[in-house]
Amino acid sequence: MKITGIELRRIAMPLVAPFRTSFGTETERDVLLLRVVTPDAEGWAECVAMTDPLYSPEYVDGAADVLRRFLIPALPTHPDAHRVGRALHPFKGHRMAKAALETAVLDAQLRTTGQSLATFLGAAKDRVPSGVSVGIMDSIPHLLDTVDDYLHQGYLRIKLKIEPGWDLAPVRAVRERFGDDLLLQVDANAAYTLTDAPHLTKLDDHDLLLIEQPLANDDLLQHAHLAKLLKTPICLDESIESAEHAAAAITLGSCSIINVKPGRIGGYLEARRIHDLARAHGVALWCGGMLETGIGRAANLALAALPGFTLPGDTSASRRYYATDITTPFELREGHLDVPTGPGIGIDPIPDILEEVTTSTEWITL
Ligand code: OSB
Ligand code: MG
Repeated sequence: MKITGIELRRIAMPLVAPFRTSFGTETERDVLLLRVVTPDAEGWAECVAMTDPLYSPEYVDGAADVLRRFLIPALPTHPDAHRVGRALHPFKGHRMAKAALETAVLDAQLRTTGQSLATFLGAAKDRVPSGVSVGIMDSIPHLLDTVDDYLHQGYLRIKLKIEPGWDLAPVRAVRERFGDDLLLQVDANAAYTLTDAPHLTKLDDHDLLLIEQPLANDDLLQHAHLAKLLKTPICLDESIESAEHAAAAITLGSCSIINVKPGRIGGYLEARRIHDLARAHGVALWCGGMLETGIGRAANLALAALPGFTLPGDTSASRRYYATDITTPFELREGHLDVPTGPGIGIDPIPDILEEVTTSTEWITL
């Protein structure tokens, strides 16, 4: 496969409602899209980096910079996804940028051969159960109304964002209102330290599926200590940047569940490695999200269909994020999203909508 050029496109996507986490409030998603052009097919991917380096060290401008200066120039002459991974390996970090480039190449490669990403990865089902991530709100009544609305839409699992000062009360209120059968979990986005352990043990009374990333990104050891103090299972998100991180976390006992985000760990090939490793160790997986458009969502659904993904993911319907998605919107049916079946990621941006939200484009000839 010969690549003739790559387009870097920035789009601005207003969110349907502000999304507040312990690290900040998003009102608009600033997304970098990649389009890889070959004589036979085009490949699309979405970089999950956010505007500011608050969730992880990467950020959109930085991802675009490392792509144009280092990663794209290092592409082999006849790349496939595996060769892209090897060619980018010497460059440290920048896994979100690498993931976008590898995924766009993989999409072009699979569209050329007519295989779906789901089949390529080894998907075991044609639809996946959907959970929804609920941001920090200004009040408990507002939170309860929001959760009620999501449950009416059919979401099968609720994840509450928490931070010091917004943890026990919202969890207690949601449990009381919606009952013990509700699949409920929380995500702290690294907002606590090990000294908060006595406070966090109070969450144990609420039968949560898991607590996601309570401590700092690089605190694998502290998470292992915390895991011994909590009954609630620990799930890691930010801490897992690669299969090696997953191996270390599993060996140390830092987590018993992993939130896999392909865009954070360097791509779908690395996600497959984590899948196989976690499965062999009895560690449960679910597929997270980064407020993706339909382009990133389509690829995540293919991964979420693998057999080791045994918990509902943050793969929500398009309308949970955007009034108008750049692809045909993903819709919830009985609490599930269908896994795309077409070649590659199985979906394309709608040209007119894409143009409307585009803030800049840059063409790099290879
Ligand atoms: O920590 O999982 C997270 C969104 C942006 C950045 C980090 C996270 C999230 C979410 C929402 O929780 C996931 C989604 O619905 O896409
Ligand atoms: Mg998270």
